[in-house]
Order: sequence, then C-alpha cells, then structure tokens
Amino acid sequence: MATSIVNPSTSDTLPTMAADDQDLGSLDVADESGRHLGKVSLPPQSSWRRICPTNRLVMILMVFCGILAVSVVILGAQGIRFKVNQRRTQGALKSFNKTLWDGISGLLQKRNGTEGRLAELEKKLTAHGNRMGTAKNRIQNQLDLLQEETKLFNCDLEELKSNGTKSGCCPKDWRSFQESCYWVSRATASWDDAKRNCERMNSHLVIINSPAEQRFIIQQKRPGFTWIGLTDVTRVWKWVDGSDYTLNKEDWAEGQPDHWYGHNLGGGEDCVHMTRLGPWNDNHCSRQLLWICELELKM
Ligand code: MBG
Ligand code: CA
Repeated sequence: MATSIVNPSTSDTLPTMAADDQDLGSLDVADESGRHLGKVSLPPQSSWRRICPTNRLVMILMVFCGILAVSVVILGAQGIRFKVNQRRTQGALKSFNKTLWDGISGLLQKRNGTEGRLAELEKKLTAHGNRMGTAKNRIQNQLDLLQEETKLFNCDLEELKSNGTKSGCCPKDWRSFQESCYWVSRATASWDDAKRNCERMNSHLVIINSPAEQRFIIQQKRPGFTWIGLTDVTRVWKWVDGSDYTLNKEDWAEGQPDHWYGHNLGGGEDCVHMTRLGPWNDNHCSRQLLWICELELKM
C-alpha cells in the first residue's frame, strides 16, 4: 500500500490549514485513497525557516542591494556636492589668487614709482645741498672779508683818532691773539738770526707770558722745533725784552733745561725753543730752527 505525505501548499488531498497559523512541527500521512494514516513529527522550525530559504536569500540580497544602491546614490550625491563645492572653492581660490596678484603687482608698481620719485627727490636734495653748501661758503667768505675790512676800518679809525699812536690791527699775514700779533717763520735760522729777523719787522722773538698764550702758540706753530725769545746766555734767564723768567718745570720737556755740553758745538745750551708738542728745551743757539715773532698792538 502506497502512502504519501501531503504538502499543504501543493495538494488538495491534505487537510487545509491556515498557512500562517499551522504548526509545521508534524505532517499528516495518507494512503492513495486519501485515508488518513496518522501524523509524522517534524523537527521544530523558526518562523523564518518556515519561509523558503531561497526567498530569504533573495530578500537579503535585495535588501543588501537596496542598501548598496541607496549608499551609492547618497555617496554619488555627496560626491557631486563635493565636486560642486570643490569647483566653487577652486573658483573662489582662483579669483582670490587673481585679486592677490593684482594687489601685489599694483603695490610693486607703486613701490617702483615711489622709488623712482625718491631717487629723483634724493638727487634734487643733493643738488640743493651742494648749492646750499656753495652758497654757505660764499657767504662765509664774504663775512670773513667783511669782518676783516671792519677790523681794518676800525683800526684806521683808531689810528686817526689817536693821531697815529694806537693801532688795533695786525699786519697782513700776522695772527692776532689778545693784544699781540704773531708771525710764524717758514725758514729756519740760528737763535740770533731769528731774533734779528723779528727786530727787522719791528717785533721780537715771542715772549710767552701765560698758559693761554702758550696754547695759542702751540696751535699756530709749524711742526718742528721753534725758537722763542728766552735765553740764559748771561747765566740768568731773561726774555728778549730784558724781563726776568722764573723757572717753572711745567713749561719744560722732561729733564730740561740741562745746559747740555754733549753736542760738541762749543759751550752748553743757552737758547730756548718749543719742542714738537710744545714743552720747552734749551739748545745750542747755533741750531737752525723755525721761529715766531711777536708784535704788541699799540692800544
Ligand atoms: C736732547 C735735547 C738737548 C739735550 C739732550 C740731552 C733729546 O733731546 O734736544 O738739548 O738736552 O737731549 O740728552
Ligand atoms: Ca737741553
């Protein structure tokens, strides 16, 4: 006798069941005539398992595909948006770049222009400065001349007023200091010749009466030993006008005066000169040195 297991979904021979509610834990078994033979127990199944596994796979795949499609769409949309944004940003950057370059080239042009103008101004200023310098020199020369002429004029006036007994001016080429005029030689001579030369010019070898006068003479003298009007040829220190000199160590160079005999020129050292920097030394009167004459102004 043949038996069959009737599948509720494919055959009418099996008792109908509500597919949703039927417990699939057992199956009815019937023979060929349809007589019910009993129930066969099936292992219990979850509600998912009751659905055909192929359908479930398809569904999962479909869901997955759906998610994938949605993701692709979202990503695509985002990609498009990103591209649009990127293009916009690029556009903005390009325009910013252009603006920046325009600004920089404008600034560079301005700077070049300013530099050019500055160079021009500098040239003008230099030229102006040179002109000013020349003008200043000319004015200074004219002022000096005017001063000199005023001095000469006053001098002449003074002489006229005093009937020729007073003079306020130094002769040409003589330098004025306080109440005296000074003349500095270019040549050299012995002390005696120098003294005579000064006397020929109605003056005398310089007599130094004060530190201020000493400083002035140092400024005026040429570099080199220079005779002054002091001697001890009479064994007593005397100025050329006969006045006494009291020895002051501060006037002299280190170790002087020493009346040195070591020169083999005969005698010692009786005539005084200024050394290069100013302090005095006694020397042999025959030495050929520069000299300075002094002329007192008649006041
Ligand atoms: C010289 C002086 C000379 C004499 C000598 C003594 C180096 O200076 O000119 O007058 O004093 O020194 O050594
Ligand atoms: Ca000496």
